[in-house]
Amino acid sequence: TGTASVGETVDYKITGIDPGAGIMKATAAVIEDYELTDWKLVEGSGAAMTASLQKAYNKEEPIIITGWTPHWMFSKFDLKYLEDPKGTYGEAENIHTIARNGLAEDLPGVHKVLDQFHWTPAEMGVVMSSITDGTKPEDAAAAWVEENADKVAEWTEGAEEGNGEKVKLAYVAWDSEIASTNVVAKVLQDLGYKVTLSQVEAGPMWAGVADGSIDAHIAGWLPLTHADQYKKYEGDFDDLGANLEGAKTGLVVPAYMDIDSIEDLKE
Ligand code: PBE
Repeated sequence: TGTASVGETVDYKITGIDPGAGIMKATAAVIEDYELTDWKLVEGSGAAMTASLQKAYNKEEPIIITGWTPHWMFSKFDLKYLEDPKGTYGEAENIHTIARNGLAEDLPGVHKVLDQFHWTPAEMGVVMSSITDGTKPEDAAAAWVEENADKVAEWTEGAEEGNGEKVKLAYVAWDSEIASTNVVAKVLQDLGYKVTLSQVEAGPMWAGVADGSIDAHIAGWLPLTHADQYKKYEGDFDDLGANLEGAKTGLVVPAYMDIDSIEDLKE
């Protein structure tokens, strides 16, 4: 007694991101499953969330965010995931490449590169950190592509070159996807394709690939985070499999906070 509960210190707020993100739906389920009745999940964006985190961190104030890996925030700040004993955020996630039906026939070279695109959280981390440090996404991607010619050669192996054919990729402004999408766009451009990136919300990203107005996205978090969209459009897209293994989502707090589990939010 006399000591404020965690809830009181953060005004019972979980700092979220864009409402279309899968992690927002999972967090709403967490609030239910753990009976966090006094708590609210605040909508925002990835950028607003990291700005709030930076601000709290500088003052060593408490904050609870919706977080995910890979993300540069874990190299910039000392953070921890809150344990999730009920498993509401699921097991480890993979990020899948999702192409429209018919792309393999229409643009086999593009399809091949997308199919062969595969990298690690550490590799994505290099691009993400560079962008966070102020480099423009397309410049950070170009530098990475230049420095990793061997890796890129694995992705382009056997792929037909383009001759200015148009390719439309969609992505959501999550730091992880800004990095990956710019890298793939650069690789396709270097191969001779004319790539357009459209920044959209998660719903339109999946819908666009399903209705064929978008050629592909490389931002399918599965099996849990985008399970709804996967089910909704199943059959209307071509799942090219994981491009990155070992992703994760959850509630994240600075290491200086004296809590370890989502259960601790109930007190
Ligand atoms: N994320 C990052 C996304 C997928 C990529 C975890 C914020 C989400 O839908 O929640």
